[in-house]
Order: sequence, then structure tokens, then C-alpha cells
Amino acid sequence: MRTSVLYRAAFAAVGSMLLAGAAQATVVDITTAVGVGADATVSGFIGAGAIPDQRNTNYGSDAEAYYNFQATSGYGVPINNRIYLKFDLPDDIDTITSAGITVRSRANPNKWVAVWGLTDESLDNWSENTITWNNAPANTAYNVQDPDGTKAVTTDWFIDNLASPSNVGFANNTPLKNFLNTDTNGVVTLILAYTGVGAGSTTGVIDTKESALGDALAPTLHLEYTPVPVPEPASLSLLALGGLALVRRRRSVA
Ligand SMILES: [Ca+2]
Ligand SMILES: [Ca+2]
Ligand SMILES: [Ca+2]
Repeated sequence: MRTSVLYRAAFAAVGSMLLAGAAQATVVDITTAVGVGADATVSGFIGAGAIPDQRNTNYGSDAEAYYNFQATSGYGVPINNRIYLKFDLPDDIDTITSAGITVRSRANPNKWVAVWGLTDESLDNWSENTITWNNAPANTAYNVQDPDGTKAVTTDWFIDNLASPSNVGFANNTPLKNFLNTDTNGVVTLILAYTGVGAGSTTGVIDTKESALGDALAPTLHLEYTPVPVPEPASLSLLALGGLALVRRRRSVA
């Protein structure tokens, strides 16, 4: 009799946890400082005069990151920088229902930047400490404005139109949400690249997670999602207890 009561109580507890998990949306901000997150500039500058080739140089520990593109610069060679961002997504995502991004602009407002999502997930494992122009995923030649469209997709634009320094970005972005929902390995790579859209400087500067101003200014993904409705470890133990109780009850009946 006592085990039967225990079984019923455990069953009810698990049932209510399952219902609660299915009904609640999770809202979370994820910076590049979370988990295996990362941020880094890569530079396609081939060198000019006293300035060396930067294509094998890693900038992952810099406090700021840059994007820009000039097909013809004052150096006589192109200037081409992109920003790589990696976000460590929560493990319990079922479906993302809303997605946005914020970066902290440090200089040169009034410019648009293209946000690309890396679709070749075998390349998501790049390291902030080793990424360079020459080994960056979905990268192209030093004189090409866009990332490789066969390995990355452009999700949308955001305008860098506020007085610097300031937070800029977008919320509830459907292309970004759709891209994030294709993720299968729990991490996503976004590439910020120059676009000719918009007037103003060809250069944008944002804070990284290494900014002296703190993690709060790191690039941030805003997510709203429905979690996978699986029992927590605590309720799994309750399930086990309930099962054990059931076995004991059957044995006692027999
Ligand atoms: Ca970094
Ligand atoms: Ca993850
Ligand atoms: Ca991924």
C-alpha cells in the first residue's frame, strides 16, 4: 500500500514537470563570452610598404573588432576585414521563436553591415586563438567583398546609425531565426562583413568580449525559444523511483 502511494505521487510529479516544460518559453541573452563563444577580426590586408601581410595574423584577443572593405585603398591594395562571432546555444532548444543581435559600436556610425550565417557546420569549430584570414571558415580572396556563399548565407542587415559608442542591432529577425533553427551542433557562427549598402565610413568598430568595458558589451544574441520537453534529472530519478515502486508493488501482489 505504501509503495503504491509513492508510485502515484512520483507519476503526478513527473507529469506536472512535463506539462510545465512544454508550456513555457525561454528568453535568454547569449554573449560571445558564454561557453565556447568567440569573437575575432580577420584581416585580408596583403601588405604594403612597411605594413606586413596580415592574412596569417590572429586578432582573437583584441578588445575591438573591425569590418570594412575598400577595393582600392590609399595603400594601393585592398583593405578587407571581417568579424567572426561564435555563439554557444543552450542545449535545450526545441524551436527558436524569436532572434535578434546587438553589438556595441565603437566608431564610425552610419554604416550598414551584412550579417552572414555559416551553413557548413563542419567549420563551426574554429578557434578564437588561431583564426586568421587564411583559415577562416567560408572566407574568400583578399580582394572579394563577400564571404563564400556556398558555405554561408546572409541573414539580414543591420544599420549602424547611432552616435558612437552605442548599442546597435536588430530584434525579432526572421532570416536570423530561420538560420539559427537549422543548427544541429549547438554552436553557430556569424560573419559580419562590409556591404556597399548605406552611406558613411567603410569601417565599423565594435567591442569584443575582451573589451575593458566588460562582458556586457560583448556581441549578444537575443533568443526566445521553446525548450525540449524532456524531464529534468530530478524528475528522471522520480521516474526511476516510481518504476521501482511499481515493480515492488507487483511483486508484493504476486
Ligand atoms: Ca575575442
Ligand atoms: Ca551549445
Ligand atoms: Ca551550428
